[in-house]
Amino acid sequence: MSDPVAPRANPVVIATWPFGLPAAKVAWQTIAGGGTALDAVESGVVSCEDDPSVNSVGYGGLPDAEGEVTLDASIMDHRGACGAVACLSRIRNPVRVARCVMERTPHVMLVGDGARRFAVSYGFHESDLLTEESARRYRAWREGLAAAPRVPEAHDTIGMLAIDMGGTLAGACSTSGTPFKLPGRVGDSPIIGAGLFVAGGVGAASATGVGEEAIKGCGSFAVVENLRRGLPPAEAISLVLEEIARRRGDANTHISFIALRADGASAGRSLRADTGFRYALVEANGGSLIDAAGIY
Ligand code: SD4
Repeated sequence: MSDPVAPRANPVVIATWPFGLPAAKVAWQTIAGGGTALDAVESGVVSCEDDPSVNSVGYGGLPDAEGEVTLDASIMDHRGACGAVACLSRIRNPVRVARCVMERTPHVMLVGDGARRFAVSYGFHESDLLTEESARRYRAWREGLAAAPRVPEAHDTIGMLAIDMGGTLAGACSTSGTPFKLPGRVGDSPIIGAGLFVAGGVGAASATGVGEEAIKGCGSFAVVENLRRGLPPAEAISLVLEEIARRRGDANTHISFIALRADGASAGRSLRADTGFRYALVEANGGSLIDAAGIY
């Protein structure tokens, strides 16, 4: 008697924000070519890091308060293997370095100058990550500071979650963090459980928005634990967002999550309806952007 064949989820890629759509399509090509979900999320996120028009990720990301671009990224597979880099400067593809940390070291996260030197030792090239456009915006911010205190601009992470042809889950995320942040500031994106979490056979989640909020509540881990308890993806996220609002005592911040359940069901949700958060979904019959409701 042969063993019953486990039902497999259809392959799918989801990613945060409209700029996640072309990146998710790159990831989809990897999956369609027989690649793993891990290879897919890496390839998709790399394409976003390389795009200078995305000023919140990789090359062309907005710098810190001293004018230096520092990057955070992480990657995780269905077995719980993971790697991350934080406050990494002069290396264009932090998600690749994160995967290298995952596969070539006994550690999970490398930061700052150590991360940069590790990357160089594995053949990554150093380059200036500031584009003319991001330098111009930095100068405008500095000049504005002298005139009047400014609210930081909106900032976005690419978070990407995928299921491959074999039904296996993986996720990755990458960001230049809050624009004009204090030098040394690390957000949620490189912190496993905060900006990204993957549990094989259960689901995956990733955060975008004010990273401090995702860190305080172990946001992505909490979303995945809600999936494990059987909640549908949208409710799994909403419970975590409600908890953030309860802890803060208000909903006056921007934080959003995407979630992908192991069977392929997905959702995106924001704390606030005025965030304008949308997420990209790519599957066999094409790709689209989906409006993610806000709960306040
Ligand atoms: C951070 N969550 O560093 C990232 C930045 C960002 O939408 O997403 N924003 O806090």
